[in-house]
Amino acid sequence: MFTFLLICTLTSLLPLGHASLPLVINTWPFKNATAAAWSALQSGGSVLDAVERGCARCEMEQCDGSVGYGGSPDESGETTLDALIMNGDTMEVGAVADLRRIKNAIGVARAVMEHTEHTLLVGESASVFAENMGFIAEDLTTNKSVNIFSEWLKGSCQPNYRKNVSPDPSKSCGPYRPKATWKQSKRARHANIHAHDTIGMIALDRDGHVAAGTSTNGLTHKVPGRVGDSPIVGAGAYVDSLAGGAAATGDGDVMMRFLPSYLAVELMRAGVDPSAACKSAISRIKRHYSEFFGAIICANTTGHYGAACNKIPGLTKFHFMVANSETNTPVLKSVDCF
Ligand code: SD4
Repeated sequence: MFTFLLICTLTSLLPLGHASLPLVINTWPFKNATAAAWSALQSGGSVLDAVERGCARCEMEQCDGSVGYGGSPDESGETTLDALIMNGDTMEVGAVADLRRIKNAIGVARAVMEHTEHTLLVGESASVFAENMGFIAEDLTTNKSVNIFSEWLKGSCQPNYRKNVSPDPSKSCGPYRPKATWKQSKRARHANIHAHDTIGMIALDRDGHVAAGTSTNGLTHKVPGRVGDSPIVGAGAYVDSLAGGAAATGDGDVMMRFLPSYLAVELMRAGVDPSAACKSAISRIKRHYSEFFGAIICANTTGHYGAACNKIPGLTKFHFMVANSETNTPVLKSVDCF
């Protein structure tokens, strides 16, 4: 009886998420991505294979319109992609940003990691690299992205991400020039909560290998050349097989200023449980940007996991997916934002 009570008490003290390895966890209810990653692990693939396949599934399925081709057209109507993959054993990272004409951004990120000594390639040159590595160049435009773009043009280019320029960006399209004088102020964000749901994924196996990755088409109507948090190491994702992994989603322009994934992993290294580590990373951003849109997932080396999000109108609960040896299939989880 005493042993039973002791076990019950200890179990109730466990943080969110039962520990069980291997583990795949990803942002948003992107179930097929979780399933793809889980089956990669089950069939003997590495944690890097799992993360690559999971994110690639979302790229193919254009998850929520915010991953892969045909989503988030920029100010000139083009879709460009950001992605990152990180190996928590070696701390190697491969990333691409502002990638044009290539659908499989996470694949190119892995090629950067495995076939160069670099960490991040950007823009047109990243696309040329990808073509040389055998990736097919294709138009990323779809009817949907053309429609989003033409409606935006018709609506005087609203919303957009310009400030302190003329003509007045809240009323008119560009071309914009800098205003001679302006007041210093934090801009009001126009990001549409429903228009950006990056996939961020962490995979852990039984032997203590950890990897993480991200893939996104960024923000709709972004300024051409804009790079979000997703391909920035420590911001979009971070892993260290000695500590754990984290991956973020949300308003990347704001979030990358705080390296939330790095912060969460460092907290887990110090023994903080994943839910609390995730919360601290969100709190750090909240202190400066109370209204920011964002969430983060965290997992430690024992397979405990957690998530946290900033509570704002339109985001009161954050959904994410988990598969581990206990569930053996992708399971939808959620956390209340705070
Ligand atoms: C970005 N963080 O480019 C990405 C967008 C997004 O959930 O997450 N969304 O800023």
